[in-house]
Amino acid sequence: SEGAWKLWSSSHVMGVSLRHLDCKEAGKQMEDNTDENMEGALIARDRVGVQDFVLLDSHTSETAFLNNLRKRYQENLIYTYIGTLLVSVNPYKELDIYTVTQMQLYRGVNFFELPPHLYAIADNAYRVMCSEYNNHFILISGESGAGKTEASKKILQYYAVTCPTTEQLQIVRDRLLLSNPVLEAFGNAKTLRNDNSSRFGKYMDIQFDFKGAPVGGHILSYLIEKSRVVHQNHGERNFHIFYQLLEGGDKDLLCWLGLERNPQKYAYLIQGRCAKVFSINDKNDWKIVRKAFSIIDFTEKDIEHLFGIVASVLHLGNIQFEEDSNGHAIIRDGTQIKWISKVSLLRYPLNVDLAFYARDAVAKAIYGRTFTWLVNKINGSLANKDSTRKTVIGLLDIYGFEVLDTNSFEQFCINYCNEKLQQLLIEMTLKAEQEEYELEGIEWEPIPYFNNKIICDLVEQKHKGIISILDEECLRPGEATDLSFLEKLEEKVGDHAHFVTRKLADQKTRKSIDWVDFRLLHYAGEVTYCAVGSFSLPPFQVLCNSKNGIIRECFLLSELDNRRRPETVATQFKNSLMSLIEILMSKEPSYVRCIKPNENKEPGKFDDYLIRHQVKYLGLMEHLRVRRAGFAYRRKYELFLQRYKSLCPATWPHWHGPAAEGVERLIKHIGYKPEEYKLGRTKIFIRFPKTLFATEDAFEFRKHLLAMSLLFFFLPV
Ligand code: AD9
Ligand code: MG
Repeated sequence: SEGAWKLWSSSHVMGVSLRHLDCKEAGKQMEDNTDENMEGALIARDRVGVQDFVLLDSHTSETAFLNNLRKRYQENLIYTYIGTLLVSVNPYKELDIYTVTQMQLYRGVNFFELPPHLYAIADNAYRVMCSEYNNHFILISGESGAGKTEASKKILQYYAVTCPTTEQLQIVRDRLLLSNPVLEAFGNAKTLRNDNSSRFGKYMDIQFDFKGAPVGGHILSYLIEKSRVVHQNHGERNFHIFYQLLEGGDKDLLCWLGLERNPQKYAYLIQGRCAKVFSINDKNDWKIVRKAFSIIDFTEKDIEHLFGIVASVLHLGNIQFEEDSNGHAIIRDGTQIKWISKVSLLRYPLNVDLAFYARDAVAKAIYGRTFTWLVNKINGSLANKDSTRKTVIGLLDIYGFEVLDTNSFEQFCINYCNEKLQQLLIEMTLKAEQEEYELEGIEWEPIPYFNNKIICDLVEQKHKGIISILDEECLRPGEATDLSFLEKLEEKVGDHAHFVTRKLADQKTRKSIDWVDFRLLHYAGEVTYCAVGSFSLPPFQVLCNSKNGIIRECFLLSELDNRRRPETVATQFKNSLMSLIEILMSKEPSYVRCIKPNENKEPGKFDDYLIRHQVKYLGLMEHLRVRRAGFAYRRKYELFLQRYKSLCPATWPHWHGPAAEGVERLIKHIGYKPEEYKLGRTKIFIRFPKTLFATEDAFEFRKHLLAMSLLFFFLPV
């Protein structure tokens, strides 16, 4: 009927086959084949937008992009593709799209056969890994609170549920899953932007055997935000573990550690003035963490030492100094020392200011290194000892780009890291696209895009970059100050296009910048950094001799050797990022770009201004243009033929020759014009979405006719 035709064909104006309409309502309406319900389905379809931005029909304006994203978001469709890249908008509410049934639905199904989902990305990487026996990574990016960590956990769960396993391997699976709550307890905290903000970067390899079963894992962690241990901004908390221990730890444990249950008693926990957070259940999280410890194979001794350290940090924070008659700092009240000395006792002549500074430095160092110890310990338990060849899928969940009121050295590292990953994405997507055209023997016009390499260079270039300048200053102990560092910066990179000097900033913005600030124009926005405290202290000998096993492991005596020139934290970070990029470059990429819909963590609120900004700096429009510049769609000859062969008598029901020839016959029969397509070596490239829509429409219509005729055939006369 005309109604049916209208329904089937217009379903593809939006590039969505009704079979795949990810709107339950539309699906239900389809079940009854009445005109009224078809109208309903059409309206529903109009509401849900296209599931792949490449299929946006008329033009690729930012407004059209945003409209599509908004339409889908309002229907709880948080995922949309740009080709093979997944765009995700944080729903800030629980959706029922992560069930085991959903997981099974996506298992082994071709990418575009089902509505966009993280599971499709995960499954695609997995299937290619199994069939081509190569390594993959999934890069999840976006700003703080956009949903990266949730996405990475959902992907891990997907593998845990859908991959084959044995009873023996169950333990690996559990350890992989439970490494998350432990690392989150020690590495995540409530910030203004996110109640569970990752304050460290994480790259996790999941290792698979030749049968595709997960058999091990390895985690690399990047620069935990140590300053949080001793200072939190208003409305933020310290790392979750402190509150979990106080809330959940049993009486005996707290007594043994000399702790009181009330977080208000601890100077390191009260600066943000929000020890209790409505959305966080510390008591419950504590139980999960405790259980995780036993599954991840921590001994009772490990746990004892670990909580000894957590408690010591809290005691350290409560130490107060006053001046003695020699101008030296003395401790006002010795109670804390009793508890800390379970870990280490420290004697050093310092004035009061330096004593406070040293106290905080020790707390930060202890916590930071304990975190690294924790990661190593988890790695020990995830390690697969058998030497057969394995393939991996790496999940990268790094702290998002952030601009705070005061941005310190840590924000500098976080944003530099995001800058590097953006560069990787640009290089890999453009490179991959270009290579594909080359490989298939197809000509294409490069698309202009903003290459942020210039900003990466500003930060990391040898001898000339900001990190090198910081290193040089660190080599002048006693002489270098935050101020001299800034002067050097102005002298060496002052005229760089992405470094804003004080004078220029004054002219441009007419705002005054503090003397100790410098400003960088990042790809994602402008950030002013405070240079105070860029220099760190060497470790104290006393820690190397601690009674606490973990502390002894973390602070090696060899570090005190004056002849060794220690690497600065910035250089260590730069080097670890360089090797991360190397690791990633050797693998097949998949990308998830997360978008934060509003600043208030509110479900359903789509803040146009905020989202437009993210769409811009995530380079989504450029990505889309690159995807559409040459050819909107490409399919392997075999797959194309398999789907559409029913449209040509020569290829239906079977085509026995080479797939490429079959496709040629097929498209001639359906009347593709020469400018609409190109035939590559292994794939057909279709230039305009509308060409593919028409083919899809014809296919669905034919299928519908076939179904109807079958129905009539079986109907009683
Ligand atoms: V940060 O750079 O670590 O500060 P993320 O990792 O990008 O940030 P996260 O994944 O922690 O953000 O998400 C923030 C919060 O958004 C979560 O705690 C959830 O409450 C909420 N969220 C994110 N993704 C989803 C989702 N798919 N479904 C429901 C979600 N809620
Ligand atoms: Mg996170």
